[in-house]
Amino acid sequence: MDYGDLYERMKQSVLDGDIEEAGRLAEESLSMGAPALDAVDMGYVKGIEEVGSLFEKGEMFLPELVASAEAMKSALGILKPSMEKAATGRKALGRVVIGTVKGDIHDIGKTIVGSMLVASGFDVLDLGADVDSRLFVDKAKEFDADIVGLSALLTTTMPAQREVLRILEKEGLRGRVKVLVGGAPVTEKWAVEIGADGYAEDAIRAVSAAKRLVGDAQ
Ligand code: B1M
Repeated sequence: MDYGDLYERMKQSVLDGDIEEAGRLAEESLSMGAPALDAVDMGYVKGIEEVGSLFEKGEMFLPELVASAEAMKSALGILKPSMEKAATGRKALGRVVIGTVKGDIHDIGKTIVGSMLVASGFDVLDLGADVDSRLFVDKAKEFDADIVGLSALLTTTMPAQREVLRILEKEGLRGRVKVLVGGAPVTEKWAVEIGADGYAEDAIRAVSAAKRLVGDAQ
């Protein structure tokens, strides 16, 4: 079935910052049987990417950006259970603590990565956004995490990824807790520079990277 028109409307709902329409289309896609991840990737994400470039060019302003993000989040909230459904009944591949680093409130990409990890069979503890570096470490211990996933969307918050690594090292946890980093400005080079164990540029690659880190490479 071709969902092209539906995905186009999803993209437009984000561009328009139309929260109701974005949510309505998410419900519609579920009732039509469209794959939730495709709806996110080919519909809503296309919208938020365009919003980002309009914002960068000064053709869109902060209040509109906020409305677009809210529209995207309302749709994600509806699609998340479907994205995560595939995992039920399987033995967990590993345990992941994930969040967006301190000072950074961008949580859309991190939430998609978390859902994809759940869908792929990981147990995931999502700490949300603007997470204190120390909390990542405390929660990693508490949750007995195999992986700590750190998302950063601002160049100014990327150093917080390094800070978490340093605390893990100080606590003697680097041997057993792997660190996966990502987010739009994050690169492989940065990951190597700070000593992270893995880097992924999108949610699909994040799953492959996480599997590799727990020794379950496909
Ligand atoms: Co902001 N913002 N924003 N923003 N925002 C960016 C990031 C920016 C690039 C926009 C621009 O100028 N073009 C720019 C950053 C510039 C920079 O530092 N390089 C920017 C700015 C400047 C700001 C403010 C400072 C604006 C202001 O106040 N003047 C402010 C900062 C607030 C703060 O955090 N302290 C701000 C605020 C906001 C909103 C609140 C309005 C909203 C966020 C809402 C929310 O998330 N709840 C927002 C949004 C929506 C964006 C853009 C438009 C879209 C981000 C997004 O959700 N993308 C963004 C422009 C852009 O990125 N092109 C922008 C969709 C999402 C699916 O992609 O998050 O990249 P992404 O996630 C991907 C991959 O990166 C990867 O997989 C995901 C799925 O494929 N990934 C991982 C992400 N995390 C990963 C973790 C992993 C692995 C992979 O392992 C653990």
